Amino acid sequence: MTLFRTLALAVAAFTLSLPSLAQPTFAKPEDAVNYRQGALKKMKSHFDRLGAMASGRAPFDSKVAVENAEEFVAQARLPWAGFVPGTEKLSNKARPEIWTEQVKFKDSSEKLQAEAAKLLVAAKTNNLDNLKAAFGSTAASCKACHDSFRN
Ligand code: ASC
Repeated sequence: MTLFRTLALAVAAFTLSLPSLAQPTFAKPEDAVNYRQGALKKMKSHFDRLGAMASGRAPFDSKVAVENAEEFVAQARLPWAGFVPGTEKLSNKARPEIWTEQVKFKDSSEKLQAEAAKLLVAAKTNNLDNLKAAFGSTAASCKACHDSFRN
């Protein structure tokens, strides 16, 4: 094996191992379901707070927007680890496609996380139009995943 190939493999192995560093432990399958549902509910709470500002139902406050976007970013990383094998039948909201189309599901989760990161950047600009635009594209990413994977 060439040195280049060895290094490339080492980098790939390290990169691939990163997401697993924070891998949660679930004593039983129900714990994984509670974990993912809890994270999704927290995401919704923070997203709704941003939505209130984006839609004019609440006054725009950049500090509040940034704080909620930060929590949204943090939570958006979490639910996916809870969709473990053995939990397919424990929630009637989770469609079987989550497990039969894992690549697509992972892509959707990564798209959401990318949108969440952009939403935080937008919140930090202290510009309501930027927040509105980023909120809209993040909501579209929520919806795309729900349309394919949630009953
Ligand atoms: C929300 C929310 C979602 C998404 C989705 C977008 O505010 O709670 O799950 O937006 O409805 O269509």
